[in-house]
Amino acid sequence: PEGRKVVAVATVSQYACQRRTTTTNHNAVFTDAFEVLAECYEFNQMEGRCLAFRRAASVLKSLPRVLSSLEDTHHLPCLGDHAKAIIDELLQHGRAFDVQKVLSDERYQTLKLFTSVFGVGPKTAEKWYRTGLRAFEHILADRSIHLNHMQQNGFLHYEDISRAVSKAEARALTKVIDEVVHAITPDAIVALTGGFRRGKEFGHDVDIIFTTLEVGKEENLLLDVIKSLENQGVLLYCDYQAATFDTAKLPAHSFEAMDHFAKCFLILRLEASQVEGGLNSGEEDSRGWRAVRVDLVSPPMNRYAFALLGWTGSRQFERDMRRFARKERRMLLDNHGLFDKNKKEFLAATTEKDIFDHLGLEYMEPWQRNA
Ligand code: 8DG
Ligand code: MN
Ligand code: MN
Repeated sequence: PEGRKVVAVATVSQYACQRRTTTTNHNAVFTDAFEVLAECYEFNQMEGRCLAFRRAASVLKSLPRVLSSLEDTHHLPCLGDHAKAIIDELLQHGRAFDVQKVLSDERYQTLKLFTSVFGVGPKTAEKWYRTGLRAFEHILADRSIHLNHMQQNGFLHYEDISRAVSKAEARALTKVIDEVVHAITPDAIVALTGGFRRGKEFGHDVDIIFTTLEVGKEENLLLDVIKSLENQGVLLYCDYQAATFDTAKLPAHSFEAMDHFAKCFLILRLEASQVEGGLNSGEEDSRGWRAVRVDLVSPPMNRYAFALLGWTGSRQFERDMRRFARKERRMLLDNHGLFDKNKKEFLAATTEKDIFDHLGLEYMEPWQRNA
């Protein structure tokens, strides 16, 4: 209208796939608090509340500056009354009652400790807690507890794999895998994915995706890679999962369902001499090597773009991209493909950009997907 000034208010989308989120988080004070609550709700199997706080944290991570007053939150989506009350308390007192309560709660502390072991999920942790166990010594001394192979290795390598993996270590392991893969098949693609592809400096594991140009050969390639790592003496633990992949199936409705590609969850031995600048370990450590968690996934070439997008994350980014596809476009997206329910057909993609294009989304670089 004439004479009236139009003030542009930058709107923040409710979908993480429409927000550019780098690794710089200006609002860690708030998002750390939200993530504690989300985890507590997860331990209590309250998925709705858990997701609500994960979403709220994700929105704040995308902001270009720190929140300095409650008014700053008025134009933001996904913040409920509880989240706003926590922000208000943190702004006024520097801490929030509900968060302090969770942090000092014995059950939360114990479940947090137990789930930090590779192979121990919330269900197992809860079961151990209910039988009165509170510390690793209790678990390891209890003869009635049967640890599966994964958990045994989780305890065996606990110190190493609970220490963060550096970018230099991730690069060194990518080189190891790249060489192994290319020694088997010259026409292969190998890429570092997960958090490191998003530009993170540290991670809890190293995620690597590879495939061969020949569709159908990717599963044997993964098996050959594992054999080669074993022959080199670097394979400390391997949980191999064969492909259970059905090309006719529609994309999954739920995000949490893992994909059906051939993959493996490994613990590898990394030599200090292979890492530029040395290992990310205590200097008192004179072994000259460390154990690192590595995930390998080997999708068929024609699904590579979808698998790469899915494994690059973040989990919140992927969750929201699927939700956006479903709610805003009547399409189903997962790690295997994209199905258009309007046209009743699968939409092909050779790059991640193709997938964003199909969904009518502006392209987000991997380093902008730290939602
Ligand atoms: P971090 O390791 O630095 O902690 O962070 P991250 O790299 O983002 O997390 P991640 O737990 O390693 O997961 C990386 C991505 O892999 C994440 O977006 C989820 C995705 N992913 C799948 N399928 C599967 C699967 O079957 N197992 C696992 N572990 N992750 C999967 O898309
Ligand atoms: Mn990772
Ligand atoms: Mn991983």
